[in-house]
Amino acid sequence: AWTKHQIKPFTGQDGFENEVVRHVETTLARSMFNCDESAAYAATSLAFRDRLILEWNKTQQRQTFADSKRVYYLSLEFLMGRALDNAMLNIGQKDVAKSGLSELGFRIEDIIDQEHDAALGNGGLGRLAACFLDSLASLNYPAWGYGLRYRYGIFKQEIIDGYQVEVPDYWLDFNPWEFPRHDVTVDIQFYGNVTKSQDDSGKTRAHWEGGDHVTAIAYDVPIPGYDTPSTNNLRLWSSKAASGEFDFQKFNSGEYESSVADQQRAETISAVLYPNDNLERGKELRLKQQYFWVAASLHDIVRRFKKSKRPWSEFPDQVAIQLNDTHPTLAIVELQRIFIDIEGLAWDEAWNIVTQTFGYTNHTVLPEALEKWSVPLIQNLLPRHLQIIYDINLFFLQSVEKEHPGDRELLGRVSIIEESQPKMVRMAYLAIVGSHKVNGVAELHSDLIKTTIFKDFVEIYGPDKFTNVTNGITPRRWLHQANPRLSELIASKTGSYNFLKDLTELNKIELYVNDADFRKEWQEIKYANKVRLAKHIKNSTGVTVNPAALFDVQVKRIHEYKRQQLNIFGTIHRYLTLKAMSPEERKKAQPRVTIFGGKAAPGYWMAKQIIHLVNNVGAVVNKDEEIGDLLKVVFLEDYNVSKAEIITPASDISEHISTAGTEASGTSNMKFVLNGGLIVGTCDGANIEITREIGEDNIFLFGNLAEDVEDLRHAHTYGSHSIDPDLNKVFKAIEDGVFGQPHDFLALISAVRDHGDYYLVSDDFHSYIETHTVIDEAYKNQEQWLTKAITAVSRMGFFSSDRCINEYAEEIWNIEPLKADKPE
Ligand code: 26W
Repeated sequence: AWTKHQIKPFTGQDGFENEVVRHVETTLARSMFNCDESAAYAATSLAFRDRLILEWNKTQQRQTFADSKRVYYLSLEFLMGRALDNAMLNIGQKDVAKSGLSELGFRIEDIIDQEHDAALGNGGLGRLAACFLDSLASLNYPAWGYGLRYRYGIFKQEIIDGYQVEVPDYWLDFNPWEFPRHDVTVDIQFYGNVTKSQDDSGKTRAHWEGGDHVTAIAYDVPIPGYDTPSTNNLRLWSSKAASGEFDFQKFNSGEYESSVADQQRAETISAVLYPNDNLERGKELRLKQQYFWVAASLHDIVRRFKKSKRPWSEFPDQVAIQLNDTHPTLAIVELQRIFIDIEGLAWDEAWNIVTQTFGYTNHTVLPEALEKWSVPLIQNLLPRHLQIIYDINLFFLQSVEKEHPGDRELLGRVSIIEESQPKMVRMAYLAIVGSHKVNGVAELHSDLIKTTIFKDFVEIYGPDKFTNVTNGITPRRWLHQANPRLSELIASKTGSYNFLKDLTELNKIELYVNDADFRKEWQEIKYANKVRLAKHIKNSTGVTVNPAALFDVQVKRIHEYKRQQLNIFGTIHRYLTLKAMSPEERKKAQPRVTIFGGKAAPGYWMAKQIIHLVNNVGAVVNKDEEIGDLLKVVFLEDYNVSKAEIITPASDISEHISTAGTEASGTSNMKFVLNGGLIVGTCDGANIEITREIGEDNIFLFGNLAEDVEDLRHAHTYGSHSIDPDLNKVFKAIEDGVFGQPHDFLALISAVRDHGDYYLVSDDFHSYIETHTVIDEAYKNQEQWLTKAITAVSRMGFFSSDRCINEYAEEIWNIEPLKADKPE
């Protein structure tokens, strides 16, 4: 087919081996005699990379030549994981690599395992950006990602004596997937001051002068589409001292150290990913990162537009920019600054272009996650930007005043500047005012932002500016790559691998839900995936688990709103219940392995207590011979993308149990169901839409609804708050020292019992426990369970990130796919 690759494939296994040997001997300058797994990884990557680069160049040329509109996805996080397996799959020819490597004496899995994860993100938001890049390329959309090239990604987590210890993640020792572009640089300015002048026509112009200068260098990463030659670009910026900044004067006069210090200060900007997820801290270096990245990206985009020689009014026909949360909101201000201060456009003309260009995606309603920057901080670091923010606010408030005369309270509520001490810039409001569309990431979430945090803006702009685009996941990585046997089984029934391009084709497998052979094979695949995870658990924790037990998994960032504490309290309740049973009763109990994984932000003390409690409970339960295989509790350290690829296909039940209304969407919920696992969850985020798609019989929902949360919280504070009696038994066991020194865990208990139980753990506890009893019973009927799992998978087509990206393209970006021409 013409969509197939135009670059010559490896000429069979021999061709691949020749390429590997060539790279080992020349590129790596090693001999095949001492080619270890890491060298084999390097050479294999380079061999596939060669193929990628050619398509990448052609794709970029094609897009430039066609002059088509591009979308630029601005994200401070891209949680890419590994690239080699993905490249082999998307290009094809993984089979050739497998047999070639085997002939050279390697197992392909071990070679894939050599790669260090690209972990430039915290959690959901960063992984979503990575899935989007995969879909954009696979659907042939002209698109670039823009981000920061952190020297250190998210920290590595070690568990020592039950506590989280953070270890730096230096990942750049050998990275064949990036290309430094030393010729693509942007000068970035900080601090300094603003002066005004009159130009020839008498107009005043602002000049931002003085201050520090830092250079941004581009590093490009090719993003291959699946079964298409389209290969997009992810451009990551790295900071270094501006030339001239390394002061030779100083250097020669013996101030070597201070001259090196200047250099290091510049390099600090892109040195580390902030490890907070859903918590805003207001640190100056973070603001520097944001401006550095946004300014470099915008100058790059504007430079590219100027080459087309089109009038500025056509900028929004060429460029769509999507803001992944508020982290890149300064891009709005920077583009306005470029237009009025540098290019000399009038304010209104410029602002019109700016607002047509940007779209803003909100990913959270948690108040502590909403970005605010102090006015004095911005004044100092970006003096001209602060002036422009004030002007944007002035014109915005004037327009509000016109439509709602005399409503002073409304003006105060929607002002971009919060009149606090010190004053603060509300970044979400700035993002709304500067964009033409604002979207949430699941239906409930999009409704909630319209009725709560952004209510006044719906009043001002009308409802059409606000929309929903429910999140999705790439089936290439999260089905085919993570679960190749299930993918193969599905292909055998749907007739091809086309479901990887149109996930709604999964519905074809519902026909086979009663097919005995199909069911048997499905069951075997799930079991094999559990055996693989059991081995991983043994290697990493030393705990032996029985793959026949029910695997219950909760892996995600540790956060009170995600309620891992509810899970561990429920697990303790299970343990106490088992302990109280007679041996006869125990024989009827359903064996279970409760698996936790996830990182706590280094400064998030409560989250760290949760990790500690899970580990202590595991230490007691796992060695309790009376309990044996009936319950094991494990905490898997350093949860990341490549571990998710092992864990996700092995779950029977996964937990998505946030307090209703707090989890914007969740995306791992989709991954688990797509891999034949069922969900226990609250009516929150995308769980609701998953239920609608797969049917109520195929999911275990529990707990209070979002609409009742406010009243329940009110009752905790002003009424009586009675703790569920079963939960009180759990608290008593902890306080009695059953799981080690109770001292450490008292804060977890009193948050629920004495401090208002903000996340409604007690309110949902009973319903949670009951639901797990229902799950135990359901699991005992393996045939019925299997039917639920197969049915659920067959109805998951909606949750492909391809569907999601098509919605963005049509409703927000107004861009079209651009395919390669048929070869002659
Ligand atoms: C400023 C600190 C900070 C850092 C990260 C604030 C907020 C964030 C992210 C927006 C948090 C995040 O990752 N949100 C998650 O986004 C996913 C993708 O849309 C959703 O599926 C998750 O529900 C949401 O928590």
